[in-house]
Amino acid sequence: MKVYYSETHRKHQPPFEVFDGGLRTPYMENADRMDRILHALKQTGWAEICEPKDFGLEPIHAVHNKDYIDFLATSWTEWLATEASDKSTLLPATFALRRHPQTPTGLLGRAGYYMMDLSACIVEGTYAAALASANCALSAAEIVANGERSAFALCRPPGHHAGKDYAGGYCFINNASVAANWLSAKGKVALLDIDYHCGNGTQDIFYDRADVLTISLHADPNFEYPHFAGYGGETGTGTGLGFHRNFPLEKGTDDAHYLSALEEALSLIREFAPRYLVISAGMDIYADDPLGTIKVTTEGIGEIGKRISALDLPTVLVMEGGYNNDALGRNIISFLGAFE
Ligand code: SP5
Ligand code: ZN
Repeated sequence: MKVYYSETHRKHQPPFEVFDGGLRTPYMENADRMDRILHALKQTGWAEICEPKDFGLEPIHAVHNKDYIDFLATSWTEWLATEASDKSTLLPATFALRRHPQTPTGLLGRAGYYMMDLSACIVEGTYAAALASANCALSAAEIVANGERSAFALCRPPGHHAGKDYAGGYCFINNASVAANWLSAKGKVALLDIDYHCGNGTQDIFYDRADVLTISLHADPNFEYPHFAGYGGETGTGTGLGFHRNFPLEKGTDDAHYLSALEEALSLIREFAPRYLVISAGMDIYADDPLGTIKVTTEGIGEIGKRISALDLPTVLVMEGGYNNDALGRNIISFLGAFE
């Protein structure tokens, strides 16, 4: 299997994130995650690590607003020119509720407008890393469009919390959505998100579209981040009505319960009969994930892979979350092994 990966992610190294309650904590979404996965992939006989191709900005602008991408491109330089006392990372303290149409011109106003939380910290290399990450997803999409059965985009930073015009939850550019939108020019696409957290950005991006079916299985937003999206009643709008589905799961969900929700999601995909499948493959559903509360085992992750693979669709696999670094390598191998 071709694995698209770029070393550029190392330039994105935020010094901390802020947890609920205001606790500054080391950045969970760290470069070591990639090293663990690469190490495990190199021990298999089947993973072929490839450099992504540069697709330019057009497929990114097709999903994200240009003013938002411009903000990602310029905000670090602007931040260095401010009078802030700690410039280690750009992070606003005031966030837009977006009940008013105004986008402020000042940097902190724009940061609060384009960021949804205190975990999408911008540093010097964030924009370059986010572009390289999106190029990994696009490269995997292209090889699958050219007839490969599946390909893995080893994306860092992840993408599924990033919406048309905002960053959040370690995400800046929505890699899986950029790939799905690129593929949608060739035929219907289903995008299935198995990350522990609701893929709110993906939900927003395709909410009014009927040509891309989006489905997310995740911890119930009543108790878990991102709190404001991912409820069962959110099913799309306008022509997109009926083409988004959420499966909120309770704390402690085990393999059997997860797999039964997954089967429901897979039957919706079969019914939709897409030409391509994109998977937002977060590994934070794992039982011992530091950010998770659901209890899927490494074997369960393998079974999830097998059931998805049994759809027998050309499939783009896109890395999202997963923070138990010790288990990340074996969990990814367990999952990807089903597509080999
Ligand atoms: C891509 C992805 O998985 N992003 C997840 C971002 C989650 N950020 C909010 C984390 C809330 C932390 N709650 C603390 C639990 C510590 N046990
Ligand atoms: Zn997650």
